[in-house]
Amino acid sequence: MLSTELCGVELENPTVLASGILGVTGASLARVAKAGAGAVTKKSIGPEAREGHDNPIMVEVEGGYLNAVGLPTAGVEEALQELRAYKEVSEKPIIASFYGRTVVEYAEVAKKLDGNADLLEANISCPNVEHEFGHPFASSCEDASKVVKAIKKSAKTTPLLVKLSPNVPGIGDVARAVEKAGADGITAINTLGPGMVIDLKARRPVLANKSGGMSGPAVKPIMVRCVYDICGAVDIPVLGMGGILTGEDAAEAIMAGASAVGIGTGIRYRGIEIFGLVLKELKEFMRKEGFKGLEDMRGVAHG
Ligand code: RRO
Repeated sequence: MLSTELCGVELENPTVLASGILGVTGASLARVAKAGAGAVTKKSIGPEAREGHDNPIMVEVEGGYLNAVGLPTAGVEEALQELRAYKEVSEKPIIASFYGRTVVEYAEVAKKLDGNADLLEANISCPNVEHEFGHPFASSCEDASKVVKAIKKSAKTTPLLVKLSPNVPGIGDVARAVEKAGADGITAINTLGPGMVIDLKARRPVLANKSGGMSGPAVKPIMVRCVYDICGAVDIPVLGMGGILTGEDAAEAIMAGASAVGIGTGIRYRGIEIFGLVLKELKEFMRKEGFKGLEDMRGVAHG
């Protein structure tokens, strides 16, 4: 009832661990797979070791969290070892999220990861490193297209998802640009904003980075609208994520057109059991509403 396919990769169910949570080591990724996720995503991999931002890197707000983790990575060589470690203990697909500072770096990292994961996910939408990296590539159709073309030229084996930002006036246009540039699928959305929380006593922003991307239940309607717009604009599959906590949240993303659904911040609310819980709730919802399979439900909101 719940099996699905994402860019030619079979998933036993549509839930996917989103990048950034429990996704650094092969062992923690395997733990999430065992808890029920249909696939898992490794925290974004960069070309070489990088520490990320100082603490505090996360703060709870009404409706979710702000984070500015700052792209910490052990680098691509270490990451390859973790991907191998995961494959030794889990048969479920793994998505290797990755980034670079420049088009050339994206292409280089992609080349090293090609063939070492079931799917690649180009993270071109991190909102937390603008002062170091410049505007995210996902901010413009031209930049997004340029980087995707370069990645596809250097990584020809593994299907490529491209992770888009909600922080643009026309996400459907960016989706169309990356589809045309050769993307095999789209992940949507990265975090919203960025936002800021001020500590009233200290009279300063709480996060060391000052601002951070918003995730959690408050962003769900924005995710649903983004997935809806993207699916109206392109034919490639969409991995929808942003504020999914329940089976009914997952159903909303699927009705908007998602082929699979990511869960990240939801783990903070319901623990690692969230994967099993969402699947149980999704099945119950489908039974009640008379949907026999995900394909009956996918995109129905488009009429
Ligand atoms: O590491 C981060 O600060 C981070 C990343 Br790479 C991202 O893509 N999205 C986000 O909210 N935080």
